[in-house]
Amino acid sequence: MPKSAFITGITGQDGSYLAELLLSKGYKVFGLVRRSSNTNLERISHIERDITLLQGDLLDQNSLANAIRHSQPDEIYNLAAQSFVATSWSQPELTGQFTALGVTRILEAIKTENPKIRFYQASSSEMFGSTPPPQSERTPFHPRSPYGVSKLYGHYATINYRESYDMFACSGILFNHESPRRGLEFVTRKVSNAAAQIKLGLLDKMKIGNLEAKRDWGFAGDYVRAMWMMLQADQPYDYVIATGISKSVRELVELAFKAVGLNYHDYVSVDPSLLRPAEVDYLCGDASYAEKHLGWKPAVSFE
Ligand code: NAP
Ligand code: G4F
Repeated sequence: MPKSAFITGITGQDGSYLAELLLSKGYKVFGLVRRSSNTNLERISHIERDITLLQGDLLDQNSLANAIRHSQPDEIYNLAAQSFVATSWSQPELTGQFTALGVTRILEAIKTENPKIRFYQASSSEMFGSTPPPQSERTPFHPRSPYGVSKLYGHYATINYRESYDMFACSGILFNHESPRRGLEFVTRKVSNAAAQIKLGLLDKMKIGNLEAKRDWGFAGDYVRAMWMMLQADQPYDYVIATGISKSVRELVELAFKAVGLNYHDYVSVDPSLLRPAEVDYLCGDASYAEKHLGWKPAVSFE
């Protein structure tokens, strides 16, 4: 009997890579999509015929329970969230509703429908916030955005359901991971897209925010593999997933412009309106626990 999995956030960057991975392993894949006046299936159009999409929303408890009842999954991956940190200051309440309380809603639905389902929660290195690197599973949290605060709620909700109801619930504390499918508002795609457009004469200049912030950037395809591995383990744990190498936004910009033969100094300027009310200055993860217990290692480098 093939395993089945239910993915919230299947239309997002990670959801699309995870769905591909699970299909390649013979899973029956179900995905949650929210109602929109415009279909938004660009990232999964190439696998749409192989998966089953179910309507629902993280804001609606009943729709989550119905989707679980319909799909009868062995595993649930909760990837849906308001995931853009900058927007979390302008929409803090909605971010809390999606990204924090959405986790409780799905955990409650699992508890009611079938507490044996294995659960993955998409936690984030943004929860470490101002705590200096290297950050591991033992590092204290100090989030710096409404998004980080909401993710921390979801993280502890996951641990609490594991401890209260003996559920197989894991939290992956993932550091930044990118791909050609990354939303254009995130800095890696904003920069690579602008460098390409400038090279082609379609854009003159690029405005950027904090050039000195440092991130531990990996590849989304490697990181969804870690999500799956967590749910195959004998026991549920929480894991940091990272490359252990950190680069500044300035290094990213320099590399991207150099790749198309341009000097970024001629095209890039700092726009103070893009600076955040509170910044996460320096993230660099220590994923040695995941390497030791899951055998996970990233395959794709920053470059
Ligand atoms: P993403 O591309 O922004 O995708 C977010 C997904 O959530 C989309 O499918 C979106 O659906 C869905 N969604 C948002 N609100 C929803 C709601 N109310 N009900 C149902 N679905 C909703 O994010 P990602 O980069 O793939 O990240 C996946 C998860 O990992 C997120 O939880 C993110 O916070 C977390 N995370 C990401 C990273 C990273 O570096 N990428 C690092 C750590 C943690 P629509 O298509 O309808 O908008
Ligand atoms: O690409 P970013 O917007 O990603 P951020 O804020 O690190 O969040 C991402 O990673 C988290 C994991 O740590 C996830 F949980 C979260 O869902 C998301 O996927 O910004 C990266 C850095 C920041 O320091 C930001 O201030 O780039 C800096 N930055 C400088 N100029 C900019 C810009 N970021 C964006 N998006 N746009 C700019 O113009």
